[in-house]
Amino acid sequence: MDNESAAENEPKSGFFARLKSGLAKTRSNFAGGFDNIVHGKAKVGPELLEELEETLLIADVGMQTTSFILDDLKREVSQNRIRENKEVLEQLKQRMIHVLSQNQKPLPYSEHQPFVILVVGVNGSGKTTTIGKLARHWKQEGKKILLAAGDTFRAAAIDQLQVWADRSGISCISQKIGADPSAVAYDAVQAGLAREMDLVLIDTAGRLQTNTNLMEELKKIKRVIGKVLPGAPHETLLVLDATIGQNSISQARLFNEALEVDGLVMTKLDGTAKGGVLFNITDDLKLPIRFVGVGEKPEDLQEFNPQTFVEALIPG
Ligand SMILES: Nc1nc2c(ncn2[C@@H]2O[C@H](COP(=O)(O)OP(=O)(O)OP(=O)(O)O)[C@@H](O)[C@H]2O)c(=O)[nH]1
Ligand SMILES: [Mg+2]
Repeated sequence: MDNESAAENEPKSGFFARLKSGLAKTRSNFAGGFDNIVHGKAKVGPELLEELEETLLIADVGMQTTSFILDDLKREVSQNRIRENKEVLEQLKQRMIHVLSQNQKPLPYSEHQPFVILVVGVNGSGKTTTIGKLARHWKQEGKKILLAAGDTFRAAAIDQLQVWADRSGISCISQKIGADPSAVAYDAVQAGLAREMDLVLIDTAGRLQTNTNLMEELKKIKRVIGKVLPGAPHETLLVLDATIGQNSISQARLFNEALEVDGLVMTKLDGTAKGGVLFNITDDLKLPIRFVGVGEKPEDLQEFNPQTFVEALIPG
């Protein structure tokens, strides 16, 4: 959901305030470490930069990405080209925005009809609620949406998606518990074509990235979808739980190797002080971050915007 469309529901300031309060834990982590620079308490020099480095590492930005952000800055400072705290802060923000922007590209959902999104991830990462929130938002924008209950493992999973669908007045394709998820996906894409839907969102059961059989099942879903509609799914969206910190990187690597993931959703940023993992993960996987979740309310799932994210994270 872009900033413009979010503004239809609430003022931009409300959108930003939600993000900021959702990032409160990581923000206070940064605030402690950035205090000296923001308030000009310490002189610009190697010590200040070490402090910044430590802060980024504590927030799970990761060694390599932290170096990428700070190396140039260290050089500029050591050569006396930057002397003002304010300038260090500004340069730092620009570099952080740069890291987050490198892999961003728009979700091209108007290029295909229907645009098919397959949502994958480990158990409990937030797949079903992400689908529910996105569907609700896009429906409000006037798009024609179809959901598919591809998590046929548990009856509760089918019901959970159906509740989201009912609440938003959206159709949901489902079969009985235990049905082949590929068959559900097949039906959904076919129905999406027949009913001229704009978007088809397919839910899947959570699974560990190390479970080969279950990863094969996802590959099969992708193949089957591609047979009904060549080129689909147009977006394989991996939903990651931010509270697991650095582990999300190995998780994402394995999902990506098996499925060629197109984009990431990072949920539960409100539950962690280590939200810096977002920098690490996009830098490591070279994948765009599509949406971030900063709470359980529908409005708490926001389209990811690097600049807004950094502004919400760093004081001053
Ligand atoms: N605090 C917080 N909770 C969230 C966020 N996103 C999702 N959740 C919660 O996480 C829990 C799990 O979400 P689901 O959408 O059911 O997760 P799932 O990936 O579909 O889970 P399985 O189907 O069991 O694999 C729910 O209680 C959600 O409300 C978020 O951004 N912040
Ligand atoms: Mg689910």
